[in-house]
Amino acid sequence: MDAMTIAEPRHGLTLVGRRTSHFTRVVAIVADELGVEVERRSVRDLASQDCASYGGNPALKLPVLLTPTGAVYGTENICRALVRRAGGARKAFFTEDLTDERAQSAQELVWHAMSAQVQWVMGTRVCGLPSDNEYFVKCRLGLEGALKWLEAHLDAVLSTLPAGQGLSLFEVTLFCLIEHLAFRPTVPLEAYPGLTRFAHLYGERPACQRTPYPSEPILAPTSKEPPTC
Ligand SMILES: N[C@@H](CCC(=O)N[C@@H](CS)C(=O)NCC(=O)O)C(=O)O
Repeated sequence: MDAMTIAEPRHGLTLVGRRTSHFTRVVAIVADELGVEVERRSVRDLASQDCASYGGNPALKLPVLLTPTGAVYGTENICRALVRRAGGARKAFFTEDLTDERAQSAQELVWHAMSAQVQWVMGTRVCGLPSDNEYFVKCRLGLEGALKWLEAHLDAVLSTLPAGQGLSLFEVTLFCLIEHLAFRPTVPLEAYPGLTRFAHLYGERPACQRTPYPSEPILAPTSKEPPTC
């Protein structure tokens, strides 16, 4: 089925994603913080090669936001779409609002780390490829490099954010990343006490409490269970 044949929701907004996904959780938290209601639709099988399984996303990625006027792809785009629908009730700060260059790099590294974890989990856990392959070794090194940099610069970056003036996507994404690294162990988190402290404190927000990663068994690489990410 192609993207154009996906049925649009007749009412409101539908978030196509997975409760186990850090990208999906970013959207769920932003929607909750902004008070924008979204229906949830789950993508069951991440091995599916049919874009209909991913809300019509031709890139076979999630999340996707289905709106009465079409589909929105990409987590940050979806968050921007939610802000527009919230009618400006609450200010939100996205990548383009970060004026400090170190904060811009920090956001880039958070997105990179989220994608690297997807790459690693999809390759080694979902597809059962060997984790000592050079491709995954480099992927992991890049993930660890990003985390080390974020650990070293976190306080300086946070101090550049407009504290208390709105919702910051940097904080939401960093929180979802760190909790997801605990949920789907990929690299040990002990080396990043500043990041884990941040996630612990940020996680007290009601929107974070209402969108937890589900407690489900961690899959063995050879498991025949539906893959997860
Ligand atoms: N650039 C995309 C990345 C989304 C992404 O990587 N999503 C993961 C789920 S956490 C996914 O679709 N994984 C399936 C796959 O990579 O095949 C975004 O910002 O939404």
